[in-house]
Amino acid sequence: MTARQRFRSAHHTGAFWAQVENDRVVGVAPFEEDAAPDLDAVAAWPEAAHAPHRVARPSVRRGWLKRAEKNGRIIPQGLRGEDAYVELPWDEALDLAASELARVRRDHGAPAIFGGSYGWSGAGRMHHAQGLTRRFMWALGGCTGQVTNYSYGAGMTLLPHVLGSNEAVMGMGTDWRNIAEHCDLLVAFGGLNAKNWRVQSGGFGQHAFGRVAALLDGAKTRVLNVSPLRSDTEGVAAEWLPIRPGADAALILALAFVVQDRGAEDTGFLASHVEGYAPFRAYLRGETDGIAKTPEWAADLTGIPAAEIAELANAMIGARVMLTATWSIQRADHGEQPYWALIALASMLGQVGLPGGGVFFGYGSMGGIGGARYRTPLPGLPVPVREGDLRIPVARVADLLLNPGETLHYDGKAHEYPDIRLVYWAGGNPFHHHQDLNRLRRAFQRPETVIVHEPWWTATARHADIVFPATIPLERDDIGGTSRDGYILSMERAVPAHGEARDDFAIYSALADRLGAGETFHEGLDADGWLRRLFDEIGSELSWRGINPPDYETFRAEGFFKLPEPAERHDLMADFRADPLGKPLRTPSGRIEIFSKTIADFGYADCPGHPVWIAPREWAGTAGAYPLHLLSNQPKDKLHSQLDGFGPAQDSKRDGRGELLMHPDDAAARGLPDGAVVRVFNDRGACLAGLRVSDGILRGVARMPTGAWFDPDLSDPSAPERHGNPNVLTRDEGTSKLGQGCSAQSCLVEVEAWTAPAPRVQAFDPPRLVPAED
Ligand SMILES: Nc1nc2c(c(=O)[nH]1)N[C@H]1C(S)=C(S)[C@@H](COP(=O)(O)OP(=O)(O)OC[C@H]3O[C@@H](n4cnc5c(=O)[nH]c(N)nc54)[C@H](O)[C@@H]3O)O[C@H]1N2
Ligand SMILES: Nc1nc2c(c(=O)[nH]1)N[C@H]1C(S)=C(S)[C@@H](COP(=O)(O)OP(=O)(O)OC[C@H]3O[C@@H](n4cnc5c(=O)[nH]c(N)nc54)[C@H](O)[C@@H]3O)O[C@H]1N2
Ligand SMILES: [Mo]
Repeated sequence: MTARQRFRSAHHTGAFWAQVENDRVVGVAPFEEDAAPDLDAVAAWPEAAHAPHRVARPSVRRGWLKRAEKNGRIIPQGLRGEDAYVELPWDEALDLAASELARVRRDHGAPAIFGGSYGWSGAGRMHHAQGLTRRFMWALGGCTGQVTNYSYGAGMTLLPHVLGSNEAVMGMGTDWRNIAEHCDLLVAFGGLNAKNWRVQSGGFGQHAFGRVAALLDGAKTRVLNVSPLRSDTEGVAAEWLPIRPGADAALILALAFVVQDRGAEDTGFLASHVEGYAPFRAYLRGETDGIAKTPEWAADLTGIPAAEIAELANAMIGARVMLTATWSIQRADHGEQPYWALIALASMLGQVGLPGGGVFFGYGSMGGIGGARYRTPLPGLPVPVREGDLRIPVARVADLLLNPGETLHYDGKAHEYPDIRLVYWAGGNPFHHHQDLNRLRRAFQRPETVIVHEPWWTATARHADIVFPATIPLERDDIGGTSRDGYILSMERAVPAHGEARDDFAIYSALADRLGAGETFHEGLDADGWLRRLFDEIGSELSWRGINPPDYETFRAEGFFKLPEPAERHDLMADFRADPLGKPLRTPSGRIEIFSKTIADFGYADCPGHPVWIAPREWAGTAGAYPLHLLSNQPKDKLHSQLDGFGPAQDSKRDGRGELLMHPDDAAARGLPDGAVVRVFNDRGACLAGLRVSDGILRGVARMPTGAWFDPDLSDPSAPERHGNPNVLTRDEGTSKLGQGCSAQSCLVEVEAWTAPAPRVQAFDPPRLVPAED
């Protein structure tokens, strides 16, 4: 028995130590600088790192090996997602993949390859699988790619038109210290989620939510949780204003109505900083559509009494107000509207750019937001984009695969979907993240070849023809960190690679060498060479800013480098507020565009020229459809689908399945006791879940966290998915032609008792491996 060793590592849920014995991960321990360590999401590493469902060797789908050509298309045998695999030596599998990439490029051109590869993968900046995929595709001469993200795709397409940049959704926001000092009323649509603060892309050194909660606790700030879920402000002293999901834009318009009805607009600010208030005001008053957006009008839509709406509006007038919404609010049909409406309301109140006031999106969505602006430099390998390559919004992936030749309308442009022959994915799990998974399964049958790199046999790996076993972060050196936290983190190789797994970088280097693009992809460097180059870049950037970085060896020996905390306390858009002519926004008018002529000229019925209320195509107000509104929010105990099946993520399940939360009245009406196994269904699909009953959720709403590994019953297409993956139920339609974002939150279902014996969850059983046939 060798002595226990420890190695530094990082996950998107924070820095930690991995404890190792005999080349196996046996435990995790907190990062010594973290005052509030939180290891739940990485506690499963000892089991997950050595799990039987790690991919051990390059594996090729049996039916794909028997493919044949028919009418100019390669038709594999068998179905993706159901087939057995043949393990092959690396060289043979790499040759197969390289010749497929070459064939598709030669016969059908670069657009026939889809290499968007959305997903989070590991925290390290060097071994970032999605970035490496895109760099590899660029080196090969391009592909059809992806833009935006699942997180805030609609928001990030809208905001440049309205505010001239994405800072209000992607940036740091106004500093919490200024909020605590100046803000009277913080209205949080979707809450301020402590659970979401457990995550920051790239890893971080300090869990900071406790500090934010303490700041608010000691402040005069009244915090309002406008959400269907009480727990959205867990850990913060807040009032709960339950709202029907999808109705936020109606509430915001009614608040704006009251403000103008009382003549309480900040007319000076509107005159100097805002474009197009007049048509919006006319709309609020019903002058354009005959419907005044009064509190009475909004009461029916939101489920909030008119008097409460009027009272809230009155509380905003004359107060320092911060308006914020989580990212989930725009992951809904017409998700652009509540964001735009909130900007309009903050502008009418004249709050934009004031200390501790204004508007920002995401205080409740990810760790570190509103903290000190470290701007920590953390470069990865450059990811150049080839001009002219089509890049679809990420959430349109199934449309792309299913509908070649059809038109995609997006942000003022029209594109034709190409005929995708080859899909390449590394570092993402579309069979976790995408909507309407039964539709995605059909979409994944269309390409001629699917290639995936994965450490585990996820549903995405099982839908691939060639699966390359990828290492996990604990099996390689890297550098972690995020711009929202001051730590640059050394990540160390703690254990040898599982089986024959290789780094994504090594796999792409081997393929690029075979395809004559090696030098372009790897520039003659191995992973260690790149790490040193990246650290040099970090060092130059820091020196330029007057910060003294260590050399590479010292950094590795010390295990992290902490940047000095910046003194500045940021207020979003304060510069613009102070000098609207000298520091105009990058909008056509240079001002906040409550009316955007650019958007109006796109002529989209689902996103006109100013914020409006358009009822979601699927929500509580939809007659005749299913009665319960299903929200699928981010899971508390894990990151997306990562490390599912073990440890705290497993403990939080009910009967080993994803949890469905429901109000006691809704459960009683269906005769469902707490803890029951239930079937959740609509026209798109069905899944099983474990019921939890609580009055912390609005009546008529149900909630399932995302992340349960997709577990369809292959023997019976009518059987429910077994594990509780809500994406068998969600809608796969864009938010609007403008943003084309994910609209997962607009989803209706029904729930009933599952009376048959509950089937065993099989998501973690590896697929059948079979010998090669001659
Ligand atoms: N219904 C519903 N759906 C949603 C959402 C929602 O709110 N509701 N939220 C959406 C959002 S915001 C997001 S960001 C997405 C997240 O969706 P994803 O980012 O796709 O989810 P992850 O589970 O993080 O997937 C990462 C995958 O990378 C693999 N991986 C880890 N390390 C490595 C590596 O080094 N190399 C390789 N090759 N692979 C690796 C992991 O095993 C895992 O399968 O989900 C979206 N889906
Ligand atoms: N623990 C953990 N944290 C995470 C992640 C994770 O997987 N696990 N993922 C990270 C990622 S990639 C992202 S993008 C962010 C996402 O951050 P968010 O999108 O903010 O996260 P969610 O938990 O999906 O949504 C927050 C809350 O919004 C409320 N909500 C949903 N729909 C509505 C609505 O129509 N109206 C109102 N008023 N409220 C609504 C729900 O009650 C939900 O709990 O989280 C990040 N943080
Ligand atoms: Mo996300």
